[in-house]
Amino acid sequence: METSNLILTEVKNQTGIITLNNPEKKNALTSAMLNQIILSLQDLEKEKVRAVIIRAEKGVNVWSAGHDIDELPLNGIDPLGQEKPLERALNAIQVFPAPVIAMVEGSVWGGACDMAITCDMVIGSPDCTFAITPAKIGVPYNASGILHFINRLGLSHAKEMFFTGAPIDSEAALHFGIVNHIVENDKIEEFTFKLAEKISHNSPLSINVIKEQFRILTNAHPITPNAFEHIESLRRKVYCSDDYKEGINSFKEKRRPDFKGK
Ligand code: YXS
Repeated sequence: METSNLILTEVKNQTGIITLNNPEKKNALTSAMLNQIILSLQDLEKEKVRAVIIRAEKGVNVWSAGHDIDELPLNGIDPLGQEKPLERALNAIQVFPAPVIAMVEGSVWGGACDMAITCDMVIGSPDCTFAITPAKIGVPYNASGILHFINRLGLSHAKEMFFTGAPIDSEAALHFGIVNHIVENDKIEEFTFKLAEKISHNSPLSINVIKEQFRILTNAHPITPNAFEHIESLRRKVYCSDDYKEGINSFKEKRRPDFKGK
């Protein structure tokens, strides 16, 4: 097993396994961890694995606490720009030539929730929960991320998750379409590895081209340059706002945010 200090990577029976490994920070998605995930996917592609499982250590109570809030920029830079490690990691999952399966135990927050639903399938334990939190922190989420949720959950469930920012439990996650299956904690590893093994016996070329068509078709939402510029100007106002700074600072100061709408 190859270990960079924030993730563990191994290959078993043509399945790559990436284990998030920063428990001190609740597997918060730091730039360093995200860059290691991207490099690990590149290595696993070279090994021609037939599936990848992204997981945390067995039995964690937090799968990932989401984007590292300490790394959210406060200087008027887009926190979710396409060049950022989180967006590059989400793209790396989408273009990986084999199915990527998120095996989730514990709670999933913010950008990690986007990462889980960007995977091709999610297998959750009964204690898994999912929350998309930009509204709680004052972050203007981006169009590509919102589209991931619309595609996975449909409009009404996606809106409920974004507007409340509240965690949903495994039953709701199954109902909303976030998870494919809920499997008991003591059986989830075997279930997920068997799913990967089932995939590994099929044609990798066929699966690759089917996965790429899923990606192209689900992202096929042409918008005009005006619409794109409108979105970006609205988002800029938010990540340059006092509320955005208040959301981040309130987390760091461990207090409830006091949003003023400006
Ligand atoms: O106080 P110390 O120094 O020990 O550090 C604490 C937490 O501050 C830290 N930590 C984080 N640091 C940076 N970014 C994070 N996302 C983050 N989450 C946690 O880790 C240490 C242990 O956390 P603690 O004491 O709170 O553990 P706990 O078991 O009591 O609670 C676990 C959580 C996950 C429920 C709690 O840490 C939490 O609510 N974390 C924030 C979850 C969240 O809102 N994530 C969204 C991040 S922003 C994001 O993903 C996108 C930009 S967006 O907002 O757009 O979705």
